Amino acid sequence: MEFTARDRLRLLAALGAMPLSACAGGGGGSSPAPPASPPAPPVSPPPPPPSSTATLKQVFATEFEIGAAVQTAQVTGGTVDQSLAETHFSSFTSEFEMKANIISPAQGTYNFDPADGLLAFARANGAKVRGHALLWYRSTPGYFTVGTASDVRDKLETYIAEVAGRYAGDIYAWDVVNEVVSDSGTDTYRQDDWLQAVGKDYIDWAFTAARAADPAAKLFINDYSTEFAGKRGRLITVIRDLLDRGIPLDGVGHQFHLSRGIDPNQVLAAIDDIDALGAGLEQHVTELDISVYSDPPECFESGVNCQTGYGTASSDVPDRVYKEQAQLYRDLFEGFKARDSVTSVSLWGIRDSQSWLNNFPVSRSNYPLLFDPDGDPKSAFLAITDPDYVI
Ligand code: 9MR
Repeated sequence: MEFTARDRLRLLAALGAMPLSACAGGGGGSSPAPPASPPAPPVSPPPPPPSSTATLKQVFATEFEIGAAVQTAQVTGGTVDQSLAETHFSSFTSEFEMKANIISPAQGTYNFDPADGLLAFARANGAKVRGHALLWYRSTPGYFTVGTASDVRDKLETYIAEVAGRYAGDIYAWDVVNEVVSDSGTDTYRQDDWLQAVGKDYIDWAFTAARAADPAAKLFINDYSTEFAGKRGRLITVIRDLLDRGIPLDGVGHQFHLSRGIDPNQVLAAIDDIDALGAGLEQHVTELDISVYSDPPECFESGVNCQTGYGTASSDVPDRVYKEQAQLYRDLFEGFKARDSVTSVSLWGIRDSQSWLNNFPVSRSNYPLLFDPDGDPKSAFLAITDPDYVI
Protein backbone atom coordinates (compact mmCIF):
# COMPACT_ATOMS: atom_id res chain seq x y z
CA MET A 1 0.00 0.00 0.00
CA GLU A 2 1.20 3.46 -0.84
CA PHE A 3 1.96 5.73 2.15
CA THR A 4 2.64 9.20 0.88
CA ALA A 5 3.83 12.40 2.54
CA ARG A 6 0.23 13.55 2.26
CA ASP A 7 -0.95 10.45 4.13
CA ARG A 8 1.55 11.19 6.87
CA LEU A 9 0.21 14.73 7.15
CA ARG A 10 -3.35 13.42 7.34
CA LEU A 11 -2.37 10.97 10.06
CA LEU A 12 -0.64 13.68 12.06
CA ALA A 13 -3.68 15.92 11.69
CA ALA A 14 -5.93 13.09 12.87
CA LEU A 15 -3.68 12.45 15.87
CA GLY A 16 -3.69 16.17 16.68
CA ALA A 17 -7.49 16.19 16.72
CA MET A 18 -7.67 13.30 19.23
CA PRO A 19 -8.33 13.93 22.92
CA LEU A 20 -5.13 13.80 24.94
CA SER A 21 -6.48 10.86 26.95
CA ALA A 22 -6.26 8.76 23.84
CA CYS A 23 -2.55 9.43 23.51
CA ALA A 24 0.05 7.32 25.28
CA GLY A 25 1.49 9.24 28.24
CA GLY A 26 -1.36 11.78 28.30
CA GLY A 27 -3.07 12.69 31.60
CA GLY A 28 -0.61 14.93 33.47
CA GLY A 29 0.81 14.47 36.97
CA SER A 30 -2.23 13.97 39.23
CA SER A 31 -3.85 10.57 39.49
CA PRO A 32 -6.47 10.20 36.83
CA ALA A 33 -10.13 9.70 37.63
CA PRO A 34 -11.40 6.28 36.57
CA PRO A 35 -12.75 6.43 33.05
CA ALA A 36 -16.51 6.74 32.75
CA SER A 37 -16.48 4.63 29.63
CA PRO A 38 -14.11 1.92 28.41
CA PRO A 39 -10.79 3.42 27.37
CA ALA A 40 -10.27 4.06 23.69
CA PRO A 41 -8.22 1.34 22.02
CA PRO A 42 -4.56 2.28 21.73
CA VAL A 43 -3.58 4.02 18.52
CA SER A 44 -1.56 1.52 16.54
CA PRO A 45 1.71 2.98 15.30
CA PRO A 46 1.66 3.99 11.65
CA PRO A 47 3.25 1.52 9.25
CA PRO A 48 6.76 2.55 8.24
CA PRO A 49 6.63 4.64 5.10
CA PRO A 50 7.98 2.91 2.01
CA SER A 51 11.31 4.27 0.90
CA SER A 52 10.19 7.24 -1.17
CA THR A 53 13.44 9.08 -0.54
CA ALA A 54 15.04 7.48 -3.58
CA THR A 55 15.43 9.69 -6.61
CA LEU A 56 14.91 8.41 -10.12
CA LYS A 57 18.18 9.81 -11.36
CA GLN A 58 20.15 8.11 -8.59
CA VAL A 59 18.38 4.80 -9.08
CA PHE A 60 19.00 4.71 -12.84
CA ALA A 61 22.34 6.56 -12.94
CA THR A 62 24.28 3.59 -14.23
CA GLU A 63 21.50 2.37 -16.53
CA PHE A 64 20.21 5.18 -18.74
CA GLU A 65 19.14 8.81 -18.73
CA ILE A 66 15.78 9.19 -17.01
CA GLY A 67 13.75 11.99 -18.52
CA ALA A 68 10.47 13.88 -18.56
CA ALA A 69 8.63 16.02 -21.08
CA VAL A 70 8.00 19.50 -19.72
CA GLN A 71 6.93 22.97 -20.71
CA THR A 72 9.43 25.65 -19.80
CA ALA A 73 7.03 27.64 -17.58
CA GLN A 74 6.15 24.45 -15.74
CA VAL A 75 9.70 24.10 -14.38
CA THR A 76 10.49 27.71 -13.59
CA GLY A 77 9.25 30.05 -10.87
CA GLY A 78 9.43 27.66 -7.94
CA THR A 79 6.64 25.29 -8.95
CA VAL A 80 6.04 21.80 -7.54
CA ASP A 81 7.14 20.49 -10.92
CA GLN A 82 10.38 22.43 -10.79
CA SER A 83 11.25 20.73 -7.55
CA LEU A 84 10.30 17.27 -8.88
CA ALA A 85 12.17 17.94 -12.12
CA GLU A 86 15.34 19.01 -10.31
CA THR A 87 15.19 16.11 -7.89
CA HIS A 88 14.38 13.24 -10.19
CA PHE A 89 15.30 13.72 -13.83
CA SER A 90 18.57 13.75 -15.76
CA SER A 91 17.03 14.54 -19.14
CA PHE A 92 14.29 16.84 -20.39
CA THR A 93 12.23 17.00 -23.54
CA SER A 94 10.20 20.02 -24.60
CA GLU A 95 6.59 18.87 -24.70
CA PHE A 96 5.93 21.23 -27.64
CA GLU A 97 8.18 24.28 -27.50
CA MET A 98 10.89 22.89 -29.81
CA LYS A 99 8.49 22.11 -32.63
CA ALA A 100 8.46 24.08 -35.87
CA ASN A 101 5.04 25.66 -35.33
CA ILE A 102 6.41 27.31 -32.17
CA ILE A 103 9.98 28.06 -33.32
CA SER A 104 9.17 29.26 -36.83
CA PRO A 105 5.44 29.78 -37.42
CA ALA A 106 6.21 32.00 -40.43
CA GLN A 107 9.02 31.49 -42.92
CA GLY A 108 12.22 33.26 -41.88
CA THR A 109 11.05 34.26 -38.38
CA TYR A 110 12.25 32.43 -35.31
CA ASN A 111 11.20 32.40 -31.67
CA PHE A 112 13.73 30.55 -29.56
CA ASP A 113 12.72 31.93 -26.16
CA PRO A 114 10.85 28.93 -24.71
CA ALA A 115 13.43 26.45 -26.05
CA ASP A 116 16.30 28.59 -24.76
CA GLY A 117 14.55 28.62 -21.36
CA LEU A 118 14.51 24.83 -21.19
CA LEU A 119 18.18 24.63 -22.20
CA ALA A 120 19.05 27.11 -19.42
CA PHE A 121 17.03 25.15 -16.86
CA ALA A 122 18.72 21.89 -17.86
CA ARG A 123 22.18 23.45 -17.85
CA ALA A 124 21.62 24.91 -14.37
CA ASN A 125 20.70 21.45 -13.10
CA GLY A 126 23.36 19.43 -14.88
CA ALA A 127 20.69 17.70 -16.96
CA LYS A 128 20.61 16.87 -20.67
CA VAL A 129 18.06 17.79 -23.33
CA ARG A 130 16.48 15.58 -26.01
CA GLY A 131 15.48 17.63 -29.01
CA HIS A 132 11.91 16.96 -30.10
CA ALA A 133 11.27 17.22 -33.02
CA LEU A 134 12.85 18.73 -36.14
CA LEU A 135 10.11 17.42 -38.41
CA TRP A 136 6.62 16.29 -37.43
CA TYR A 137 3.71 16.54 -39.85
CA ARG A 138 1.37 17.74 -37.10
CA SER A 139 3.56 20.69 -36.14
CA THR A 140 4.71 21.65 -39.64
CA PRO A 141 3.50 25.13 -40.64
CA GLY A 142 1.91 25.10 -44.11
CA TYR A 143 4.62 27.17 -45.78
CA PHE A 144 7.15 24.33 -45.58
CA THR A 145 5.44 22.06 -48.07
CA VAL A 146 4.43 24.50 -50.83
CA GLY A 147 6.46 25.02 -54.03
CA THR A 148 8.75 22.77 -56.03
CA ALA A 149 10.68 19.88 -54.48
CA SER A 150 13.75 22.08 -54.52
CA ASP A 151 11.89 24.88 -52.66
CA VAL A 152 10.64 22.42 -50.04
CA ARG A 153 14.11 20.96 -49.58
CA ASP A 154 15.62 24.41 -49.23
CA LYS A 155 13.12 25.45 -46.53
CA LEU A 156 13.63 22.23 -44.58
CA GLU A 157 17.44 22.44 -44.75
CA THR A 158 17.43 26.11 -43.77
CA TYR A 159 15.19 25.42 -40.77
CA ILE A 160 17.29 22.49 -39.56
CA ALA A 161 20.54 24.41 -40.04
CA GLU A 162 19.12 27.27 -37.92
CA VAL A 163 17.65 25.16 -35.13
CA ALA A 164 20.05 22.22 -34.82
CA GLY A 165 22.92 24.65 -35.50
CA ARG A 166 21.85 26.98 -32.70
CA TYR A 167 21.77 24.14 -30.19
CA ALA A 168 24.79 22.23 -31.53
CA GLY A 169 26.58 20.60 -28.61
CA ASP A 170 23.64 21.19 -26.22
CA ILE A 171 21.27 18.48 -27.43
CA TYR A 172 22.35 14.89 -26.93
CA ALA A 173 19.74 13.42 -29.26
CA TRP A 174 17.33 14.83 -31.83
CA ASP A 175 14.09 13.26 -32.95
CA VAL A 176 14.87 14.23 -36.53
CA VAL A 177 11.63 12.84 -37.90
CA ASN A 178 8.59 11.98 -35.80
CA GLU A 179 5.74 9.70 -36.85
CA VAL A 180 6.64 9.29 -40.53
CA VAL A 181 5.48 5.64 -40.60
CA SER A 182 1.99 4.78 -41.81
CA ASP A 183 -0.66 3.31 -39.52
CA SER A 184 -2.23 1.52 -42.46
CA GLY A 185 -1.01 -1.85 -43.64
CA THR A 186 -0.96 -0.89 -47.31
CA ASP A 187 1.39 2.11 -47.04
CA THR A 188 4.88 2.20 -45.53
CA TYR A 189 5.13 5.98 -45.21
CA ARG A 190 2.54 8.24 -43.62
CA GLN A 191 0.39 9.98 -46.21
CA ASP A 192 1.00 13.52 -45.01
CA ASP A 193 1.86 16.90 -46.55
CA TRP A 194 5.56 16.06 -46.75
CA LEU A 195 5.04 12.80 -48.63
CA GLN A 196 2.56 14.42 -50.95
CA ALA A 197 4.87 17.35 -51.69
CA VAL A 198 8.13 15.53 -52.39
CA GLY A 199 7.86 11.78 -51.75
CA LYS A 200 9.94 10.10 -49.06
CA ASP A 201 13.17 12.01 -49.89
CA TYR A 202 12.36 14.59 -47.23
CA ILE A 203 13.43 12.06 -44.58
CA ASP A 204 16.93 11.79 -46.12
CA TRP A 205 17.20 15.58 -46.37
CA ALA A 206 16.26 16.00 -42.70
CA PHE A 207 18.84 13.51 -41.39
CA THR A 208 21.61 14.78 -43.61
CA ALA A 209 20.95 18.40 -42.63
CA ALA A 210 20.80 17.50 -38.92
CA ARG A 211 24.15 15.68 -39.07
CA ALA A 212 25.75 18.68 -40.80
CA ALA A 213 24.32 21.16 -38.30
CA ASP A 214 25.21 19.20 -35.14
CA PRO A 215 27.66 16.34 -35.70
CA ALA A 216 27.66 15.46 -31.98
CA ALA A 217 23.93 14.87 -31.60
CA LYS A 218 22.58 11.33 -31.95
CA LEU A 219 19.93 11.30 -34.67
CA PHE A 220 16.68 9.42 -34.05
CA ILE A 221 13.60 8.30 -35.89
CA ASN A 222 10.71 8.37 -33.39
CA ASP A 223 7.29 6.76 -33.58
CA TYR A 224 4.34 5.37 -31.62
CA SER A 225 2.77 1.90 -31.53
CA THR A 226 6.12 0.18 -32.11
CA GLU A 227 4.86 -2.36 -29.56
CA PHE A 228 2.52 -3.63 -32.29
CA ALA A 229 4.11 -5.92 -34.87
CA GLY A 230 2.45 -4.37 -37.93
CA LYS A 231 3.56 -0.81 -37.24
CA ARG A 232 6.98 -2.04 -36.15
CA GLY A 233 7.41 -3.99 -39.39
CA ARG A 234 6.80 -0.84 -41.42
CA LEU A 235 9.19 1.14 -39.21
CA ILE A 236 11.86 -1.49 -39.78
CA THR A 237 11.34 -1.21 -43.54
CA VAL A 238 11.97 2.53 -43.27
CA ILE A 239 15.03 2.04 -41.05
CA ARG A 240 16.57 -0.55 -43.40
CA ASP A 241 16.06 1.75 -46.34
CA LEU A 242 17.88 4.58 -44.54
CA LEU A 243 20.75 2.40 -43.34
CA ASP A 244 21.21 0.70 -46.72
CA ARG A 245 21.73 4.05 -48.35
CA GLY A 246 24.08 5.43 -45.68
CA ILE A 247 21.68 8.06 -44.33
CA PRO A 248 22.99 9.10 -40.87
CA LEU A 249 20.67 7.38 -38.38
CA ASP A 250 21.88 6.61 -34.85
CA GLY A 251 18.83 5.48 -32.99
CA VAL A 252 15.17 4.54 -32.71
CA GLY A 253 12.72 6.28 -30.38
CA HIS A 254 9.81 4.25 -29.07
CA GLN A 255 7.10 6.55 -27.73
CA PHE A 256 5.38 3.78 -25.73
CA HIS A 257 2.08 5.46 -24.92
CA LEU A 258 0.72 2.30 -23.30
CA SER A 259 -2.52 1.16 -21.75
CA ARG A 260 -3.03 -0.95 -18.68
CA GLY A 261 -3.32 -4.60 -19.56
CA ILE A 262 -0.63 -4.78 -22.23
CA ASP A 263 1.86 -7.64 -21.90
CA PRO A 264 5.28 -6.17 -21.01
CA ASN A 265 6.97 -8.81 -23.18
CA GLN A 266 5.06 -7.47 -26.17
CA VAL A 267 6.50 -4.01 -25.44
CA LEU A 268 10.05 -5.26 -24.90
CA ALA A 269 9.88 -7.18 -28.19
CA ALA A 270 10.02 -3.79 -29.90
CA ILE A 271 13.48 -3.20 -28.41
CA ASP A 272 14.61 -6.73 -29.27
CA ASP A 273 13.51 -6.50 -32.89
CA ILE A 274 15.58 -3.34 -33.41
CA ASP A 275 18.57 -4.96 -31.69
CA ALA A 276 18.12 -7.92 -34.02
CA LEU A 277 18.86 -5.70 -37.02
CA GLY A 278 22.47 -5.85 -35.88
CA ALA A 279 23.00 -2.22 -36.85
CA GLY A 280 24.14 -1.05 -33.41
CA LEU A 281 21.28 1.42 -33.13
CA GLU A 282 20.70 3.12 -29.79
CA GLN A 283 17.19 2.95 -28.42
CA HIS A 284 15.33 5.59 -26.45
CA VAL A 285 11.97 5.25 -24.78
CA THR A 286 10.76 8.74 -25.53
CA GLU A 287 7.19 9.33 -24.31
CA LEU A 288 6.34 6.65 -21.77
CA ASP A 289 3.01 6.70 -19.95
CA ILE A 290 0.50 4.00 -18.94
CA SER A 291 -3.17 4.90 -19.16
CA VAL A 292 -5.29 3.57 -16.30
CA TYR A 293 -7.93 2.73 -18.89
CA SER A 294 -8.18 -0.30 -21.09
CA ASP A 295 -9.79 0.88 -24.32
CA PRO A 296 -10.71 -0.83 -27.60
CA PRO A 297 -8.93 0.35 -30.80
CA GLU A 298 -11.92 2.41 -31.95
CA CYS A 299 -11.50 4.61 -28.88
CA PHE A 300 -8.13 5.80 -30.24
CA GLU A 301 -9.32 5.92 -33.83
CA SER A 302 -12.54 7.85 -33.35
CA GLY A 303 -13.12 8.43 -29.64
CA VAL A 304 -15.96 5.87 -29.36
CA ASN A 305 -16.40 3.06 -26.81
CA CYS A 306 -13.74 4.55 -24.57
CA GLN A 307 -13.87 3.38 -20.96
CA THR A 308 -15.82 5.78 -18.74
CA GLY A 309 -13.58 7.99 -16.63
CA TYR A 310 -13.05 6.96 -13.02
CA GLY A 311 -13.44 10.48 -11.68
CA THR A 312 -11.53 13.65 -10.98
CA ALA A 313 -9.87 12.54 -7.73
CA SER A 314 -6.93 10.17 -7.85
CA SER A 315 -8.65 8.17 -5.08
CA ASP A 316 -11.49 7.44 -7.53
CA VAL A 317 -9.25 4.92 -9.27
CA PRO A 318 -9.50 1.42 -7.73
CA ASP A 319 -6.37 0.36 -5.90
CA ARG A 320 -6.09 -2.78 -8.04
CA VAL A 321 -5.69 -0.55 -11.09
CA TYR A 322 -2.78 1.34 -9.53
CA LYS A 323 -1.24 -2.01 -8.56
CA GLU A 324 -1.54 -3.29 -12.11
CA GLN A 325 -0.01 -0.09 -13.42
CA ALA A 326 2.83 -0.32 -10.89
CA GLN A 327 3.59 -3.93 -11.86
CA LEU A 328 3.72 -3.01 -15.54
CA TYR A 329 6.08 -0.09 -14.84
CA ARG A 330 8.29 -2.43 -12.79
CA ASP A 331 8.38 -5.14 -15.49
CA LEU A 332 9.18 -2.60 -18.18
CA PHE A 333 11.98 -0.90 -16.26
CA GLU A 334 13.51 -4.29 -15.47
CA GLY A 335 13.37 -5.04 -19.19
CA PHE A 336 14.91 -1.68 -20.14
CA LYS A 337 17.73 -2.23 -17.66
CA ALA A 338 18.43 -5.65 -19.12
CA ARG A 339 18.86 -4.28 -22.66
CA ASP A 340 22.14 -2.46 -23.32
CA SER A 341 20.88 -0.57 -26.35
CA VAL A 342 18.42 1.40 -24.16
CA THR A 343 20.29 4.57 -23.23
CA SER A 344 17.44 6.93 -22.30
CA VAL A 345 13.92 6.50 -20.89
CA SER A 346 11.58 9.51 -20.73
CA LEU A 347 8.13 9.87 -19.21
CA TRP A 348 5.67 12.07 -21.10
CA GLY A 349 5.12 14.42 -18.16
CA ILE A 350 5.73 14.55 -14.42
CA ARG A 351 2.37 14.70 -12.56
CA ASP A 352 -0.83 12.95 -13.58
CA SER A 353 -2.78 16.19 -13.60
CA GLN A 354 -0.80 17.60 -16.54
CA SER A 355 -0.78 14.57 -18.78
CA TRP A 356 -1.99 14.97 -22.37
CA LEU A 357 -4.09 11.84 -21.68
CA ASN A 358 -6.55 13.96 -19.69
CA ASN A 359 -7.69 15.22 -23.10
CA PHE A 360 -6.99 12.28 -25.41
CA PRO A 361 -8.60 10.20 -26.90
CA VAL A 362 -11.51 11.76 -24.97
CA SER A 363 -11.70 14.20 -22.11
CA ARG A 364 -11.54 12.25 -18.82
CA SER A 365 -9.15 12.27 -15.87
CA ASN A 366 -6.25 9.91 -16.39
CA TYR A 367 -3.43 8.92 -14.05
CA PRO A 368 -0.67 7.57 -16.28
CA LEU A 369 2.56 8.86 -14.69
CA LEU A 370 4.76 8.29 -11.63
CA PHE A 371 3.56 11.25 -9.51
CA ASP A 372 -0.05 11.92 -8.49
CA PRO A 373 -1.80 15.27 -8.99
CA ASP A 374 -0.31 16.57 -5.70
CA GLY A 375 3.20 15.58 -6.75
CA ASP A 376 3.37 12.62 -4.35
CA PRO A 377 5.07 9.46 -5.60
CA LYS A 378 2.63 6.74 -6.65
CA SER A 379 2.92 2.98 -6.27
CA ALA A 380 4.42 2.96 -9.76
CA PHE A 381 7.28 5.18 -8.55
CA LEU A 382 7.95 2.91 -5.58
CA ALA A 383 7.73 -0.17 -7.79
CA ILE A 384 10.60 1.01 -10.00
CA THR A 385 12.80 2.61 -7.33
CA ASP A 386 12.51 0.13 -4.45
CA PRO A 387 12.99 -3.58 -5.22
CA ASP A 388 11.62 -4.45 -1.77
CA TYR A 389 8.39 -2.55 -2.30
CA VAL A 390 5.51 -5.03 -2.27
CA ILE A 391 2.94 -4.05 -4.88
O1 9MR B 1 1.78 16.36 -25.35
C1 9MR B 1 1.95 17.26 -26.42
C2 9MR B 1 0.88 18.32 -26.39
O2 9MR B 1 0.99 19.11 -25.22
C3 9MR B 1 0.99 19.21 -27.63
O3 9MR B 1 -0.11 20.11 -27.65
C4 9MR B 1 0.98 18.36 -28.88
C5 9MR B 1 1.17 19.21 -30.12
O4 9MR B 1 2.41 19.86 -30.10
O5 9MR B 1 2.00 17.39 -28.83
C6 9MR B 1 1.90 16.51 -27.74
O6 9MR B 1 3.00 15.60 -27.75
C7 9MR B 1 2.98 14.62 -28.76
C8 9MR B 1 4.40 14.36 -29.17
O7 9MR B 1 5.01 15.55 -29.60
C9 9MR B 1 4.48 13.32 -30.26
N1 9MR B 1 3.82 12.09 -29.86
C10 9MR B 1 2.48 12.25 -29.37
C11 9MR B 1 2.43 13.29 -28.25
C12 9MR B 1 1.01 13.40 -27.70
O8 9MR B 1 0.17 13.91 -28.69
